Amino acid sequence: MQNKIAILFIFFTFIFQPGFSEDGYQLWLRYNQIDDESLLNSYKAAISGYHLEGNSRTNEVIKKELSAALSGLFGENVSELSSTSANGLVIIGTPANSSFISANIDKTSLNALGEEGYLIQSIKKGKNKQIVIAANKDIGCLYGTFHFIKLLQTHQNIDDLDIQTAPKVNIRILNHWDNLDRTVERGYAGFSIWDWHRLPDYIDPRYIDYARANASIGINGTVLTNVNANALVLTPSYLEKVKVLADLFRPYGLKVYLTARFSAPIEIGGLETADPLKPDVQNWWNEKVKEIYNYVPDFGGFLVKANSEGQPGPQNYDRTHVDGANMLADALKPFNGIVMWRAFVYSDEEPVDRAKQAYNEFKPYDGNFRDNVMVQVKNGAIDFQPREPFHPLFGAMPQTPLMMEFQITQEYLGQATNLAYLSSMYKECLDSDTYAKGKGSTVAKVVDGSLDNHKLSGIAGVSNIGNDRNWTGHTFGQSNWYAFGRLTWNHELSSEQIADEWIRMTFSNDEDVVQPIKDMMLASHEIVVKYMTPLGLHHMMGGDHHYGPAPWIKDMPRADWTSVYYHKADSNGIGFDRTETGSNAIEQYFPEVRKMFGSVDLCPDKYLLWFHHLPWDYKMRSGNSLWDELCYEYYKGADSVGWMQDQWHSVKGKIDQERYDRVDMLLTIQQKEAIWWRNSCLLYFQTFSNKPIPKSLEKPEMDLNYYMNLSFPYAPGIRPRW
Ligand code: GCV
Repeated sequence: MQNKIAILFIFFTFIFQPGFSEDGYQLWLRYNQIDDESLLNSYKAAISGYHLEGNSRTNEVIKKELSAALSGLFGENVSELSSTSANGLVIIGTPANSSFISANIDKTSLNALGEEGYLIQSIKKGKNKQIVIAANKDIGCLYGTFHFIKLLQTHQNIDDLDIQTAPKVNIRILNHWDNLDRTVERGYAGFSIWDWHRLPDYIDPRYIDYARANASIGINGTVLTNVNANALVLTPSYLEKVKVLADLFRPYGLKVYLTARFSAPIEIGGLETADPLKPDVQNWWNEKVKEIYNYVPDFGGFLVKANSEGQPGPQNYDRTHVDGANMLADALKPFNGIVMWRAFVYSDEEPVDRAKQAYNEFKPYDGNFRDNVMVQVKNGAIDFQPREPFHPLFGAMPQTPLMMEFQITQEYLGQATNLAYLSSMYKECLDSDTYAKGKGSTVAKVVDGSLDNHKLSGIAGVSNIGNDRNWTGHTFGQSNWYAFGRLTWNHELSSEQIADEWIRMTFSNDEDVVQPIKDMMLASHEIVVKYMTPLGLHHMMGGDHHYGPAPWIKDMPRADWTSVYYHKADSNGIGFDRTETGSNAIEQYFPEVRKMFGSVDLCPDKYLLWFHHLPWDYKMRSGNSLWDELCYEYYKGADSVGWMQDQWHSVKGKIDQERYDRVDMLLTIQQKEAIWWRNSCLLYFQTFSNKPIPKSLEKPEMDLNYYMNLSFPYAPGIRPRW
């Protein structure tokens, strides 16, 4: 096996040679020769080679990456040198493996950077000027190396470097909703990249490139399997496969985690119950965990969806989420494993507003979980809608480390046909003020543990990766993977900076490319919200597959899966009253936030219909009636896709034709879909408002019946009904 892995390390450098077609496979790790000659010469003058001591597998990776990057970017071989005395050397190491680093780097600064942080510094020694990438551990050196490569890829000045950075969050993790049959729930980029059937013997070189891409943005964990879990992954034949992936990922600092199906003791263990308080069950999990650690000594732990949407859980035995989570936590504790227990729960038997249920259920448990349990909370209280106000649990459970769950895959944001840059959405949530401990108690501070002094902290992202050649289906889906990783490392980065980096590495440093693409990306999330769910509307997508608009959905097995449950349009008006006169969901927020969301005058327009049911002729801040405003928002959104197309057309000829054409075709689809959303929603709501679409706006081409009869039986990403 070790040999196979070694061959793969060599193989990846070939895959990434420039000259291969621009099919998007390289992601942002494109090492094409720098086309600005004077810059290239200045880099060549500054970098004569690199030096790295120690021969851990992570160090091997660093050497391969740096050599591939420098040779590609410089268009000539850049060598590894054995001494540290040459001018222009890039010297990489830790105080433990490099006497040069130990002698030249301030230990206090380095210690402050922890296990994963790093520094990059220019150092002058006599006539020599060198660049040092130093960290306390090899993994920090790898992260630092990727950072250094990025400086070159994005054409930064490297004359006087002084960079120090450490992650703000410990667990920076992808959640794959990948099934063992290779389908991906809510996946729009082909099948799963995990080729379970051919593992453990066949190792797809893509696994290495997956690890490289994640390491390059600081992602340090991956949950391989769907939260709608299959217990089989915990059986020996699958654990052998998991082991191979974990071995491949280890040098890249990427830990493997699995989803635990709560009923596994029955399904694969032959027990009659999965009751968490039964000693046999605890024992079964203890033994199972021991077995897993035999395969994967640094296994990260379990992610669990329990008693949610049909998944089994402790409540099947009249036990609580605490009982379930703590049982697994006890099994994992001796190995330093953790439990990520999801708060995405809502019951069809509960008549209570779905937006309130997770808070009602989990808040009383604050302080009762073991110290290796994190409660994983979606960014909003419903379900990854195009826009949601932040989840009221953030700030409400100070004694429990709460992990953020974002969705990178665009289940509700146009799937893989719409361009929506999601950094703006992630930031909107992270920057929201919970007021839990007064002004400035942002969601980000809850999540990074700084508000309540938690040692454990984490951000998870539901992956958008599949086996499509370009990984994410839409080329711009890559930017969301990238932005997710960058924000997990440092949530203070701006969406603009992240977009800027990504564009330069992915497409070009030409300002005439960077600026229009950046403008388009930064506006894109708002544009999509406008043509799908403006003014705080939510949950109006097609049933099951969630593709396209369907505000008319009313007959589903449960009320809270319908659209009418959420928009509540009637002849009087539209919107979900979540104030005291309605479901009173606002009471779950701290007083300052409650006051803002609860008052029509203070509530931002973007959340208005999330919290208020308002008459059609309600006068908006703009002076328009609510109905007219709704029309203008939908039209603005759909028209703006035309603007996005113009932005894209302006880069024609300045980037490769292959990716240009691909995005261009997808933008054409997005334009059609935006009009489809606009027309369907407005024609449907018009049956309640009985008001005309303002004269200045073109009339929808088809009638409501046409839109209501569209059907998409084979839309991708669907999950089987339970
Ligand atoms: C994995 C939504 C999605 C489901 C998903 C669920 C969850 O309901 O549509 O596909 O299931 O969220 O987050 O558990």
